Amino acid sequence: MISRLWAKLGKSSSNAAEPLAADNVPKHIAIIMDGNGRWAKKRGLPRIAGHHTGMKTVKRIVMEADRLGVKYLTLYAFSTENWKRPKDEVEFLMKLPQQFLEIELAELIEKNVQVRMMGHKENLPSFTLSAVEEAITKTAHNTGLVLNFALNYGGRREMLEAIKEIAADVQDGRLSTEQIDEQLLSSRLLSGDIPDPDLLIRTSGELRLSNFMLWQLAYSEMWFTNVYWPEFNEAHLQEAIQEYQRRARRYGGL
Ligand code: V0D
Repeated sequence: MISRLWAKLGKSSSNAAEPLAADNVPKHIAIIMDGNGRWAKKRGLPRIAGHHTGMKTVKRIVMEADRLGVKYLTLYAFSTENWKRPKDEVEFLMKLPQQFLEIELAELIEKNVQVRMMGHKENLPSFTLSAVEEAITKTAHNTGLVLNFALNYGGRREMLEAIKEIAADVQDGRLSTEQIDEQLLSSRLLSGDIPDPDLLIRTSGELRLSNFMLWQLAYSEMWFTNVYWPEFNEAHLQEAIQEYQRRARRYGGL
């Protein structure tokens, strides 16, 4: 038998029986980081306290994903629909990228992480955008984990814009209708140069896509947990990956 590498990663006792296989770690994990407001409410705290603690979780999960050998991590931080939230909350959220990067950028650089953004740049406050763009520039040459923040992102809008761009190319004779295929449309999306997610994780019990990577998630495994994002930890990430690997083994056996 081909040598199977078993990483000894069992941190929680529930993992002990079935260790995480170091091979077949999902190359791209996408996460809908839901439940920050509910977590806060449960504790009698304002919603923004949930967002702040959720930011701490981002750091932990980025480091753990990197340690496990994940190559791409996409985090749904702010959707095009999130603008409908109370003004104060939106204002608080828009300060988080800068806050996060002030604390974490140095370590991300040290860990060879490449920061990216996937979303629509307009409407973002200039201080938010410039903080993110600085991180993108400073990590552009890094070759490790690609940390892709979905910020002001909407899946339908992304597809519409790609389709309009393709239509313009056809109209102006740069492209023929016959050349339009799945690969072409994929390449025109905001995630154009990264592979589709292998695994989608959504926290906090909701079982919906909420306009997240509609095209790219067509064949992805999905893993849902009732755990609120501020309470999501390394063991939960390992559990999701283990389940992904269990499903892969089952299909392999057919
Ligand atoms: C709040 C839970 C990190 C989800 C996590 C503007 C909601 C914490 C970032 C971040 C947010 C974004 C870009 C970047 C670096 C960090 C972030 C937002 C919300 C929305 F380059 N956490 N985080 N951005 N929350």
